[in-house]
Amino acid sequence: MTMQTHIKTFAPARPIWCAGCGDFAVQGVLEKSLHKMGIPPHKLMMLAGIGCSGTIQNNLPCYGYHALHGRVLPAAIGAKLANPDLTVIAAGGDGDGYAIGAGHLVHTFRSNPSIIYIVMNNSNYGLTKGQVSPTSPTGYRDNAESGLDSILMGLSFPSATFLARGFSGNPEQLERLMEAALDHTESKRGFAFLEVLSPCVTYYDTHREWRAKVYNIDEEEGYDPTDRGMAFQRSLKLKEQGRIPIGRIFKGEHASLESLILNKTELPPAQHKVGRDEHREQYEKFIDSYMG
Ligand SMILES: Cc1ncc(C[n+]2csc(CCOP(=O)(O)OP(=O)(O)O)c2C)c(N)n1
Ligand code: SF4
Ligand SMILES: [Mg+2]
Repeated sequence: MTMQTHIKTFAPARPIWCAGCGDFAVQGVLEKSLHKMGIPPHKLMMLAGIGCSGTIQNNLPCYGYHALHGRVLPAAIGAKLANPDLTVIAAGGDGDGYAIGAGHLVHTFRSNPSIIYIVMNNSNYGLTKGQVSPTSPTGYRDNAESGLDSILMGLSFPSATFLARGFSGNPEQLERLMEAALDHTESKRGFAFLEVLSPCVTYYDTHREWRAKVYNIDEEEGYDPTDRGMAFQRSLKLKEQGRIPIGRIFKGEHASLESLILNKTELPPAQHKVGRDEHREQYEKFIDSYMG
């Protein structure tokens, strides 16, 4: 690929977010981490759901795919299995991932593919003007239900291997979490789930509230992220106290999906040899069959 085609193919768009949207911080941190980890555009596939957050894949120099609403995870798993050499990052919002797409999240925790999933949680449907989402608190726009906690949900899966929560207002920590997520998937250890509290300044500005509520568990003395029981207990306790834990909440070990289903006899499609020379014999037989 020449430098010119390279630039044209991977030319990113300008973000369309409102000034002050938390998603800018997510993109900035992601770009920095990809650069630091040395992941080039042609090795990166970003897929995103529908929502303001879902436009992130347009803004990065990489292969991109805009999935149907709620369907980003199956598409991302398909991409990873088709070409395991790619770094595959799925991204989207709390509506996309926890409402219409919740079933896929459950099964991705179960199957543990080596992909990253970044959920930009702003506790509302930003793109469609602020409707209630699964993480909206009781009372927001007369919401009668209580909010979903994706980390607590993830902790209930024995196959979960990476659970973290960041905050767009703490980019230093978010960068460490992003790099840890990339390291997790690059070393083929499975599904890296990273929720980012990313306020929607236009329809539901939670920035000040979240700044006051976040609790950095990475700095807690004696906290052991490999201890599932401790992770569960601390997350629940903090929730009861009105706090939101951020940091590397859980680290586990479990075989990755691709290590279980891809083997040497069944190559992933991207590694199939499709050149004319490999198939010359078949090709000649095929032509002969026509020539009688
Ligand atoms: C099948 C389908 N249902 C509904 C919609 C309308 N819709 C578009 S984005 C969205 C929710 C966006 O919320 P979220 O995923 O939290 O993203 P945000 O905009 O907050 O980043 C909805 C319901 C749609 N595009 N497709
Ligand atoms: S509407 Fe909200 S989520 Fe969407 S770009 Fe604006 S601030 Fe961000
Ligand atoms: Mg949202």
